[in-house]
Amino acid sequence: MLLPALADPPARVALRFRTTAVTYDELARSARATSAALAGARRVAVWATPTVDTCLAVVGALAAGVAVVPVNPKTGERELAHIVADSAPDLVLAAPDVDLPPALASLPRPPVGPGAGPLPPEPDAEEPAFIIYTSGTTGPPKGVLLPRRAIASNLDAVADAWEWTSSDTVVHALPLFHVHGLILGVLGPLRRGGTVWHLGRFDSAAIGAALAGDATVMFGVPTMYHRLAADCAADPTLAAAVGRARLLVSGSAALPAADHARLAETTGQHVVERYGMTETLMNCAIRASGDRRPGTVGPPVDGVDVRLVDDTGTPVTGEEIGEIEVRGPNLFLGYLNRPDATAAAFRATWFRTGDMATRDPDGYLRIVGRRATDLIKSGGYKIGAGEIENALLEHPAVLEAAVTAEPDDDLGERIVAWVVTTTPHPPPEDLSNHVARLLAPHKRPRVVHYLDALPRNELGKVTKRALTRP
Ligand code: MLC
Ligand code: AMP
Repeated sequence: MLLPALADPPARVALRFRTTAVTYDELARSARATSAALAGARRVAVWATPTVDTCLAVVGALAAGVAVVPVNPKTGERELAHIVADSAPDLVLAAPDVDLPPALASLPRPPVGPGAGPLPPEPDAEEPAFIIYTSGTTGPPKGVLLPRRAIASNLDAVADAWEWTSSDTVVHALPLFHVHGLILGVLGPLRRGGTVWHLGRFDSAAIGAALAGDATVMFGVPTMYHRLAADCAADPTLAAAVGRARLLVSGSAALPAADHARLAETTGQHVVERYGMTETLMNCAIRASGDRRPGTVGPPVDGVDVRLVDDTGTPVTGEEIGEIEVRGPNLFLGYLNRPDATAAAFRATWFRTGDMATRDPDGYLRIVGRRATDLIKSGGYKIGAGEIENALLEHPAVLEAAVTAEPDDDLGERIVAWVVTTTPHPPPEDLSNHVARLLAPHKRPRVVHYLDALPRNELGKVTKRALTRP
């Protein structure tokens, strides 16, 4: 069973938000009601605001065996149209006060009443539980089909690594439309029968208050730890509260050594890193009892095979750099409607992550980079340069566009646009807002450079390496 606590609810709070708390008993009743309302559907879009409604919708759909398509409520019109057309949901679930945009408003939105009756039978473990959209280097995002088996096995593997039990309360402020916040951050505590405490939005003071109270574990992306480290350095009371946590876990991007050190110095906490991906869930994790070595993501979690290979697919030896390939029950089923992309992502049974790493003698992995320079990680979000270039080219004043990333202390990487435009140039905010409106605010360029022409090679391809700050 994916969520055993629904069948046998413990007397505990399951979900805690700023102004509401839901017990396991209430969660189980809500799941029965939602699953009845979804009867007969194959896929449901969930308007994934950081609210209790999103968690109730997702748990109900999982109980019903209906695949969830979580939608970022800030998704722009172009991206939303793609997600809805590609995933073809039968229904949509959203909090009662939400006005849905036209692409979703035309779908049936079932009312969810009080729950009664039994839970439906547990769906097959190979059935898709989620379709989560993730960016590639070019084209629109691809829908990753995640089976129940991957979620259950992976949550158990990380629970083992982190000694994670029903007595833990996990506090976080992660978005609920990606695997980090939704699968690890919500289904993780619920599978253990423990508590998730979602803050709605990231705020160091709220994290401190939670850790000074019942919260035992925090999850976050490096940007959040960067902000928390700065705030702890300025506020000893906050630092002391953070120091009480049993475990702080960082993932979705590399945690800079400077932030690790600053947190250790001010709070005594050594943040544990783990390495995951939408397609694979968590591959590696530093164990709670392990050596918390900065710059490493630990050994593979139980049941997951990880190897490093060269360009020909031959495993590298010693401490050489290789591409990370992964095999195990944690893997996705494929990309929705994209057999070509699914085939290209595998070497026989091994999933090719595109991440480059070295291995310490004791098996700890160090991620050293990415194969594709056209993938950007900003604030822990994966963003394809190609999708932003296409969006920029839809702006009436843009004639040519190239997108790169540059290092950013807060976001890890920031998006930089290089454009050739009609004159006079449109202001940078115009281009940035245009991308936010079509795709999503986190995909907007933070810096815009205006050029007379893009540098190109003899074949006419843009040479991004020649794009350097004026
Ligand atoms: C700004 N905003 C705009 C805008 N410019 N809105 C519309 N148009 C524009 N032009 C809004 C934003 O929506 C946001 O609103 C606010 O202004 C600030 O925007 P921001 O600067 O982009 O946000 P910021 O505060 O910098 O966010 C930092 C962050 C966020 C860390 C909170 O990046 C974040 O939540 N990251 C988590 C990503 C994540 O979960 N990744 C996991 C992927 S899974 P508002 O209302 O929001 O303030 C994965 C696998 C694994 O990677 O291993 O985990
Ligand atoms: P996503 O496709 O959004 O799921 O992002 C997955 C990618 O995030 C991985 O392929 C890595 O590049 C990156 N990532 C996740 N965790 C870590 C980590 N701890 N350190 C470095 N990179 C990470």
